[in-house]
Amino acid sequence: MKDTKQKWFKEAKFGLFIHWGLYSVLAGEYNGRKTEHIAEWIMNDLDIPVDEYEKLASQFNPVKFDADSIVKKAKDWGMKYIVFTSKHHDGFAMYHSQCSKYNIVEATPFKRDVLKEFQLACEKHDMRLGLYYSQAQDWHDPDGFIAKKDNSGKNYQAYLDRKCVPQLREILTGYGDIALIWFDTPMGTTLEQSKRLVSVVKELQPDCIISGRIGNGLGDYMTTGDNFIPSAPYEGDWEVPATLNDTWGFNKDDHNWKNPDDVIRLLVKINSRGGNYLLNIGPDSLGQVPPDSVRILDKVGAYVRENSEAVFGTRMLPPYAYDLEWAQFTGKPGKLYIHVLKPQKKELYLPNIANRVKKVTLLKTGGELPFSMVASCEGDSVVIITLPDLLQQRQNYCLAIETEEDSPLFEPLA
Ligand code: JFZ
Repeated sequence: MKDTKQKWFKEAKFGLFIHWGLYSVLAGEYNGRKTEHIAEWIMNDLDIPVDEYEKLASQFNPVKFDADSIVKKAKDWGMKYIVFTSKHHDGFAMYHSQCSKYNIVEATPFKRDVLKEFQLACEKHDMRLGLYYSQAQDWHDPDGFIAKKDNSGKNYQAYLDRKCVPQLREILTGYGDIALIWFDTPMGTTLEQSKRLVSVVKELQPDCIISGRIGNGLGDYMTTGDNFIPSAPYEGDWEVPATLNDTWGFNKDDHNWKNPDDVIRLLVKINSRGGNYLLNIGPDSLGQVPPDSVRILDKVGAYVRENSEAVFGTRMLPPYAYDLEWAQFTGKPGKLYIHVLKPQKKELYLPNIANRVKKVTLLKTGGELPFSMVASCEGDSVVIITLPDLLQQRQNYCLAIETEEDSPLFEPLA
């Protein structure tokens, strides 16, 4: 079982992933060809030669970038941590690296260290900062791995010594407290090599958490796939990284945005199972967050703010807890929260609640709702909550049930 030993991570529940790099200049299209895949992979998917892709740096001038407004937004959305791509698979460093000139300060007209700006904004707004770092794939270094391509003849160890480990040291020493390092796609990394990366991180920042994708089972927590929620309960620490459309990096042609109501459902569903939701934005080549991402997250954030008690610090409910079409449930000792996600009529029926209910309130206002407990014909207890007129036909609100015993308990549904 995975244990980060970090209270903040266990209670965080909601974070912001930021995929931003040179690929945002292409925005999913190169020389009239469009990528069918996630936009940050365009160099690999469209076989763009290194010397061609490198030229993007001279066009990268994100004058609209404002770390402070992004971090402030994340705070408004209720997020507790940010994970920013310090170097993605394309090998381009989004900070002032001393060991590779292929970085935003030295290779672009912008010349600003955006990681430094994120650090300062996070410190100002009391936001934890984590960093994505592609440890195995590096499509720029001749010895870095390239997925889907021939990697024979590469000296991966040489790349580790020359670029990966020195850059890790840079991001862990030059940018304040780093809450976590989000390693990814380990490919051919050996156990020895993974261990070395872990020891570099822990030597420099002992409290820094290591993501599940370090490889060789060494991560401090479990990372799932895009928007993937494991169906079996997982007792340890875990996180779901997720997109709002079908790409991480900016793609001008991807308008397949999720419905904010579905994002709210995903968040509380993940929380009810004990996980964190790491939701992605992909700023464009000017540094602007896509307006659709802001629109969705503003709506999700409003729900989170209004019902923060039912999100933050909640813990995994018993594995047989409800997963209903109209509701999701989260819980804390002595409290059970019903997130009503679809409009309901006069009464809510909650079978199989073993604990005696003391009180039912609308979380947002604290106003009490009438309820009764009856025995079903099978002998289980059923809680019936009567909805006041103003809640009927409404959705996305949360009810809090105070129970007598220490924790909300469910009986397995028949
Ligand atoms: C990886 C990256 O390749 C991608 O560009 C993005 O950064 C994403 C967050 O992580 O893609 C993966 C890697 C592993 C899985 C899914 C996407 N997985 O295990 O399901």
